[in-house]
Amino acid sequence: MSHPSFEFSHALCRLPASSVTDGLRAQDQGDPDPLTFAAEHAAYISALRDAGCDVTLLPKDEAYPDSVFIEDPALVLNGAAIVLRPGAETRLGEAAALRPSLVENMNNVIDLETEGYVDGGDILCTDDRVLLGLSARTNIQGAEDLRPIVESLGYSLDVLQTPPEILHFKTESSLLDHETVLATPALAASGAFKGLNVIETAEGEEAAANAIRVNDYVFLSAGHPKTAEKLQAAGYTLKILNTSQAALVDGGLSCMSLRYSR
Ligand code: CIR
Repeated sequence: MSHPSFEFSHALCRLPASSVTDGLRAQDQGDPDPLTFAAEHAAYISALRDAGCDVTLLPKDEAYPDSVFIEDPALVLNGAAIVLRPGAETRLGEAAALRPSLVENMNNVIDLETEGYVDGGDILCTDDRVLLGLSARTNIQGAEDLRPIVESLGYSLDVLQTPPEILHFKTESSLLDHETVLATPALAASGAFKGLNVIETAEGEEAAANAIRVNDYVFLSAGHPKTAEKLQAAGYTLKILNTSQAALVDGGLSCMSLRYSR
């Protein structure tokens, strides 16, 4: 069985909370500015709509500074939402907070029953495979408890290792088409993408790897001209978006939507 991995009729997003200034980050380069964040987020929503997605925009959730990164508490596979168990203490409650909106918007909602942890940002899906990178946020117990759910939805699960300096597997990789990923040289070198073509981000442009393919477009973060050129040369049509504020709290393009079809 095979499922289209980058064709989406819908997306679910959440407005950035003003408390995003308290968002988690590995290195402090200053707090994001909520107004600038809101403007960049609005442009992102417009781009999703231009790409053909019907976007449902959830209200701010001030209780969770990182709640704009809606991809982490859930995974959508073939129209079914799986409620995950985020691995950062301040984010664990985001799963229960998001659940009612998943019930409202998705065909089917399945709860990951585990004492382990899985963040959606560690999961890259192709048409028939789920690649899951173990990280500081996703552990083996979470991965193994996720396996039967993934398999019941018709996908195989590959459990991989995210190199320790990388927050999330998908911080440094994204799907470009049925058989091609964009990845940083460091993640590509880990051997995670056997059986797939890899386009590497250009030197010094590692942050470009947190991209997304949405229908006919690849969304790419601004400020990565050499990677943009490589992708255009490979035939992709780009939408370049500013993610300066999300980047201050280690977020990027993939984290800010749950994309699905129904
Ligand atoms: C966090 O550390 O959880 C957030 N500040 C950023 C999450 C980004 N999400 C992602 O890469 N999937």
